[in-house]
Amino acid sequence: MVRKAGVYTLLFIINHAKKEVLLIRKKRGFGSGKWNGVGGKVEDTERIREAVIRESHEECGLTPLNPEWKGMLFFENYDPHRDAWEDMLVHVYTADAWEGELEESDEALPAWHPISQLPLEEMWEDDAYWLTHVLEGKRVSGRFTFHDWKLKEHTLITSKG
Ligand code: 6U4
Repeated sequence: MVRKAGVYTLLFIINHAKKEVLLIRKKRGFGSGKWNGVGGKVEDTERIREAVIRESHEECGLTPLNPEWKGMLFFENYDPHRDAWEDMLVHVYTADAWEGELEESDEALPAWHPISQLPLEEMWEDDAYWLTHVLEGKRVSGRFTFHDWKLKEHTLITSKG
């Protein structure tokens, strides 16, 4: 059995005046076709917050000015076809100030979504449990176990931001 692990970021840029959140639809790779925040793997040489800013710029063209840590989510993905686990330790951030222009990239299509109408059917299954809390300013800590990309069990703790 193979088990590998990595540290990732996931950022939600919020426009409070319009009550909207920026999501990207991934065009390729992990989570392709799904809507999600911007983020990716933290390089060995960079700090988490640097990765938050770099990934945002790469994936949607915006540079967040005030990324705020909102917690940590542990995703464990079991692939029965390969008898392999892929663990992702994800640092979740929000930001409500940014600079730059929204740009589509090879990797992703960015779009603003009303916070009251999140496209949960086209997002990771776990987002239904924790994302609204984060968008309300709370902190989250959770563990989500997927088998063959279906959510099997989870634990979640929320606290005031
Ligand atoms: P590239 O193509 O190099 O940017 P990489 O940097 O390896 O890719 P990517 O995009 O594959 O990163 O990172 C996966 C992204 O998906 C991270 O932001 C974490 C996020 N993610 C993984 N599992 C998730 C899940 N179950 N629910 C969720 N986000 C998840 O909401």
